[in-house]
Amino acid sequence: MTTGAHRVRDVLVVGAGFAGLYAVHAFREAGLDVGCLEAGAAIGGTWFFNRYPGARCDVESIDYSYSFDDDLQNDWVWSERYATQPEILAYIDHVADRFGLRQHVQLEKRVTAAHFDERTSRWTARTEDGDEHIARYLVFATGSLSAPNKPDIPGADSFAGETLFTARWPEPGPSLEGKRVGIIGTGSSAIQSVPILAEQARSLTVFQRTPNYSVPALNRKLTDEEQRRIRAEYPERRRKSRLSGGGSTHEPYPKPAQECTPEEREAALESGWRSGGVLFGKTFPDQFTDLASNDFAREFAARKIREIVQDPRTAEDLIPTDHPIGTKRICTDSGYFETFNRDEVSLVNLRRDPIVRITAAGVETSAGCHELDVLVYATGFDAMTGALTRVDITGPLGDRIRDAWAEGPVTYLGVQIPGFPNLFTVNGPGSPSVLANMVLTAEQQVDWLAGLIRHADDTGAAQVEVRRDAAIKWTEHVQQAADATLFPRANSWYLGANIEGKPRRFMPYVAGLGAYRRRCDAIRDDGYEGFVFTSR
Ligand code: NA7
Repeated sequence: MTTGAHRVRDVLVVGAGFAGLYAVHAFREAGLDVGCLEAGAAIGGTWFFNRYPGARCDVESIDYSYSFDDDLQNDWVWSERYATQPEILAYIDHVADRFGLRQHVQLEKRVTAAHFDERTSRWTARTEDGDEHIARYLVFATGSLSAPNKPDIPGADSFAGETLFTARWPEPGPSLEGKRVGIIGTGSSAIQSVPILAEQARSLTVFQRTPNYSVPALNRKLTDEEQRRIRAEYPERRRKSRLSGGGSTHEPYPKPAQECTPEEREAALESGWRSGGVLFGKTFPDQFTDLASNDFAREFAARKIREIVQDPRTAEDLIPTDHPIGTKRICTDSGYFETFNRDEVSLVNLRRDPIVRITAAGVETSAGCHELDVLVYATGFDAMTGALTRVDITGPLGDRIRDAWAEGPVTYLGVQIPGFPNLFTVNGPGSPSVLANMVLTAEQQVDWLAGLIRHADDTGAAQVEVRRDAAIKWTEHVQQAADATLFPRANSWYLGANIEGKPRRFMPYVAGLGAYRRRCDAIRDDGYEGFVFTSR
């Protein structure tokens, strides 16, 4: 349909990462006219932008991939247990070409504003370059970790050397040979890049405010035999994953840690550590709910750090003490702690020796100036809400999302915000998203939304809007589910605690993908309980 100069689409998807591209595919399969606007110069979302050295997914590649098409699943061969950023990007490119998705995507179209016209029941999205795009439904698939956080450190702009961001790494990457490099932050991005930066640079200074738990990734090539087995077991693996908590087939130790003998506990933890990866955080079934059980894993990980890091003071500085293990996302590494045994690598504990300012020469802490040629910010993201609140989104009554969420995000199922009809989010706050396999969570939410739009069309509804009371109830339920665990004990980005002034509300749904899926299905079977459908 067109009005004047504008084509009116059924659905406009914002973002062409894993979630957005699947949305394009699924909505098109549902017979809808779909367009997609992507801010980046290429498709891929997070995997386009986060191209820092060592960038790799911390979910196994055979799980962190689309499950909607058996042939795709069988044809694509992942070379390693954990895929590198370039391999994931190659996969996304392959999917886009295979399913003819590129024709629907416009690149370098950052959406800066959107408003809803109640008269026509349409959204108009405006892009940075002044374009306007109109659609009946607007779907934000803008990612949970896509709005970079640049801390406001005095003097930051005066640095005379090169400033880099892990979340916006240039291509081709700069040469660090012979350079004195500093990196601020010790989250997953830093922990993956530090061993490689240390190899390239003349010296590396790591500025750490809060230490993180990291488990060896134990990445390796997948053998031909494994590839055959993966293919044979894929359908069952996916079936189980879709109903699981985290979107994988992981099974914890069959007994709670508290019920194990010390020998059993040690063996289970050692086995979890030797398996490598984030699932060490789920070794025991009670690890997220029982502090004493969590302590066993925490102390085990601390011992490992002490065994690896030769300098005792550096080792102690690298051991987290502020949160139960796993309540911030566990990092996975390939030689992170070992890197601190190199002569040219040093750790600055910012709790003891805080940054005073950045100068032309480098980073000045209370103990003196660290002179640098390159300064890398690995300082995280305004997670889960930032990509939405940074867009000026206005509902029919003039409400803005950033105002509506002034005290924390309120959503229904993480897919809709009260006061914003016909606008949906994928992997939004209130959905399992970042606590599960995000490719599977995106597939589930997009499929469910396609059903919701079909239902609206079948019943002649022009507007779909969640009831405010239903959204408030769901948001409270999400918080209560988190409160029953140890998660709120960490100052994590799950809680918004990493951004100054951001209201604290636990954003992801901890009950997991399977429970969430069942809840969504029950709501659908109940005639989409909680939503109001209005005809024009
Ligand atoms: P994270 O995990 O949010 O890490 C950001 C790091 O930056 C973290 O160590 C922060 O310390 C640090 N930071 C942020 N601001 C400052 C200032 N002002 N001074 C010093 N240090 C600062 O982001 P990542 O990109 O590493 O990983 C994000 C997710 O991507 C990860 O969880 C995986 O799921 C994939 P803090 O802890 O706030 O003291």
